[in-house]
Amino acid sequence: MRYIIIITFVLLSVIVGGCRRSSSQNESASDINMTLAVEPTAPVVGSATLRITLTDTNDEPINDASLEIRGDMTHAGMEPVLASVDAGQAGVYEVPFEWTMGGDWIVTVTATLADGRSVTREFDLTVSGGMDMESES
Ligand SMILES: [Cu+2]
Repeated sequence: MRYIIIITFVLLSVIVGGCRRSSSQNESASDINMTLAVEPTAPVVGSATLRITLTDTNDEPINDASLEIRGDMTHAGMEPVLASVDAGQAGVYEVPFEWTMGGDWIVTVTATLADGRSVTREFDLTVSGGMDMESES
């Protein structure tokens, strides 16, 4: 009798888990094109400008999204660098940024569209100069 109760409980949690997984697929705008350009184009430690371009499936620019940008280094123990921008021109969102250290970075951009859908992309970058992990001894 106890076995039947345990089996029923396991089956129930599988069913509940399955439902939760499928419902988290909504709200994603995976058909949006996003590219990232940085200035200086060869990133060095210090001030920078990020230019994120958003276009829809017809290559039409999207200007009314709001973007959250997060820069993380690939090693642990660093404060992320955050930025945000709410309007684009000809699909280009320009935002000042700061490379706080040399090394490998991951820039994560989440764009929330006017219709509430959102899309997140990650970009890998290598920043030179400053206190590089290799030259630090
Ligand atoms: Cu670092």
